[in-house]
Formats: sequence, structure tokens, C-alpha cells
Amino acid sequence: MMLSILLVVLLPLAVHQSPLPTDCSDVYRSGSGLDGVYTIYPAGPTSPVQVYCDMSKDGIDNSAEKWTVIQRRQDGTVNFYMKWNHYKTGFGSAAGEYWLGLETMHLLTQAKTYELRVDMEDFEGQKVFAQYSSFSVAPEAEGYMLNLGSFIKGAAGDSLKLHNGQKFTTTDKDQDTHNANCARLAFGGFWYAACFSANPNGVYTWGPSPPTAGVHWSTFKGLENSLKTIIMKIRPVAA
Ligand SMILES: [Ca+2]
Repeated sequence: MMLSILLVVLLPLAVHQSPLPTDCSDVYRSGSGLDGVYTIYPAGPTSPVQVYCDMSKDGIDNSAEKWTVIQRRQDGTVNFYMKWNHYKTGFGSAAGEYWLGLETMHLLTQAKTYELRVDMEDFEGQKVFAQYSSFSVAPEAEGYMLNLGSFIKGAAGDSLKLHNGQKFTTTDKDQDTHNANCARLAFGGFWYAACFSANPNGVYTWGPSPPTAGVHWSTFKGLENSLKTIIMKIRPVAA
């Protein structure tokens, strides 16, 4: 008796809800045009994920760009020297530094075709970016392999080419092409080859000559200078 009453009350509510947003472009479509933290549902209503939406206007027609931030470093407050399970499920805070999680990245990028933009800044205030035509992450059974389209534009240059087609490696899961474990050598977790030309998840270091591998984008600042900020963000490719 109790159950049937509940069903009568709850079902009409569920039916009339608008579709849950799967990414920041859906959030924007539902009427929220401001930068900030939002909840998305890449795997349906039981799996909410907090994410930062970069709704900044572009310089062309002043339309919002609706980027879903998947990785952000800016102040060293979050430890990125983490194990497989953390990189799989995500860590940090969507309001600050974080890693969205490989499983969520996979779910998002199997549902839509996304492009990738990587924004970065050095400690002298120079800002550059690198943009790629497509970005997707394979399922866990395929090692969360990175599938990257072509480098389109950006003064940062293409430091991800080496990492395209690589599986993800952490300190406790070596899937790179080096004899040793690149996550241990580079103090991070990434789609390492043997080992890297970009190291966005390295140890946050204040500027030059890091004692260990820092936050690097070799075609921008070489491997001697750690970056002040690096942000990886994705959005659906316009149909
Ligand atoms: Ca290895």
C-alpha cells in the first residue's frame, strides 16, 4: 500500500524533469551562462559529478565557449602524485585544482565527439594554449588509452603528440613504453610514453629548475620550467 502511494507521487515528478546535463554545454543550454562549479551526470541520475564550467566568451562573436574542465593546476594545493584508483575516479575540488577522473572522461567522450583545449600560463604571466581537433579516452579494459586528433592551433605548440595512443600510467599501474615506471620517474600520472613531452600532473613547482619533474609543456617552456597554471578542457565539436 505504502509503495503504491509513493510510486503515484514520484513517477509524475520524474517524468516532467528536464534532461540532466552530461557536460557544460548542456548546463549552458539549460540556462546557466556563468563560469563556476556545476553538477553533471555523464553516467545518469545516480552518478553526479562536480565540474568547473568555463563559459568565457570567445573573441569572435562573443558567444560562450561552454568548456568542461577535466584537469586544473593553479596553486599546488592538491597532491597529484596519486594512484590508479584516484586517477580513475577523480580527485581534488572542482572549485580549485582537480582531476575529473578517467572513467568520467571515457563516458563523456564515448557519448559525443569532443575537442580539447589546454590553457597554460608561466610565472612571468605569459598565457598560451594548444588546441586539438578531437579528444577521447578509451574504456578501462583498453587502459584508458588517449585518442587525440590533430593539433589545430596555439602558441603553446604540440606537446601531446608523443602521448597520443598511450595508455594511462600511475605509480601502481605501469602501462607506458619505458622499462621503468614513468609515473614514478615523472612524479605524476599521465598517458606516458617513455616518458613525456607534457607532464600536466607533475609536482607543482614554483618556476625554474624543479628538483623533480614539474608541471611541463615542453614546446612552451621546455623541461626546465614548471608552469604556473595548466587547464585541460573539452567541448562538443560543433555539428
Ligand atoms: Ca614502464
